[in-house]
Amino acid sequence: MNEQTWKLIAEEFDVQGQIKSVQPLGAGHINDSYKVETTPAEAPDYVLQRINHGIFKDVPALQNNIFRVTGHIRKKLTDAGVRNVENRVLQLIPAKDGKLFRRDDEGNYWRVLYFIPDSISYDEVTPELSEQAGLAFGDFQAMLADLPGDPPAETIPNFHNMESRLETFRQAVKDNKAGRLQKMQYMVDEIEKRAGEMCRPEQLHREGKLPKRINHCDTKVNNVLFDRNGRVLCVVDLDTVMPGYVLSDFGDFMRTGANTGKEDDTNLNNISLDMRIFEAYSKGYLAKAKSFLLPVETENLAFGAKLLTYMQTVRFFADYLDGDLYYKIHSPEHNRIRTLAQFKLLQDMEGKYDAMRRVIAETAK
Ligand code: GN1
Ligand code: MG
Repeated sequence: MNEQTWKLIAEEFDVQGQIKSVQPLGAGHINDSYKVETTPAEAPDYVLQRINHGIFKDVPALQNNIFRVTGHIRKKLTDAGVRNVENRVLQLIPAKDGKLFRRDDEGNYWRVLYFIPDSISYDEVTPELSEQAGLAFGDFQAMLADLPGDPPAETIPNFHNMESRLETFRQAVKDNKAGRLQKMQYMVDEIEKRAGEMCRPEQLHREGKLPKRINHCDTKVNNVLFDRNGRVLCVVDLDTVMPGYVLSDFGDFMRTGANTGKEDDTNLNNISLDMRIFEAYSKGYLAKAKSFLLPVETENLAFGAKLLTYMQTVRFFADYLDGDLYYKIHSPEHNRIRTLAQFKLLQDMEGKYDAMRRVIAETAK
């Protein structure tokens, strides 16, 4: 595919102005994104995305989730008198036939979003930015607490369900499709050692003790857009908004934002949990979420950081064993590198678990 093809697709949507250029954008592991620039200068720019429908199997349900969630948040912001609402919540641009997506001749699904100008995202954040992000994700959950109608669809069934992730993982070990198991046996043992503990939330949920709420389910640090003054503009990447445990959204931010190294760092010495980030995010998050959290949810936030790091280790590892079928890779051993890096972070969190729990208990007072 080339720019001309992308342009033709973008033109099927209700965009303002003339499309000047369409160029690849961002570094997601799942969808493909392009920036659509238009003339005249006053006309907005857009983001064109090819939705990975191998992963998101029900694209109409996915788009409908995003439409409902963004509409609900937009109404809340507008009612509260917030200015420039178009920069504060994502906006889907319908196709010219009114639908929320288009299909091309090859069966690909495409959508268009309004491009939020002058925004910045970070892979590494300061404590100040983390506190802002905590406020943003806390607010996100709080605003969606009264979404009318049915809960949003599970765009990926059992997405953050640890029991189901382990089942998939065990199958990958059994199949050993890519013949990579032998040198990784020790890692299988590390995963299994922790499996019981990590399935606790599912257990608590079955016992009726831990509720599901509406979660973002991809609270990576780079899914928050900031303005130039370090204030949060908008939470992005809403493909995985679905019912889940709050500890899981909390944990995924810590996994990414509080890691002193990279998600795929080859130097494991770079990787550790930055307690200043942990504290700052907790402060922001709890300031917004305190109003609705049950004690059992607050008590399990620190556990959530471990859980999501463990879950990501398991997911990268399973994909490595499968021969790299899920995540886009940038080198042949990328998923092994990611597995080791996530596991290192998990071990560091285990060492700091008591400290993390103390921070939460203090901050929640
Ligand atoms: C994927 O594509 P991206 O970066 O938004 C994944 C997340 C993982 C993340 C790991 C739908 O997110 O769950 O945590 O990679 N999204 C999906 O970096 O699987
Ligand atoms: Mg995502």
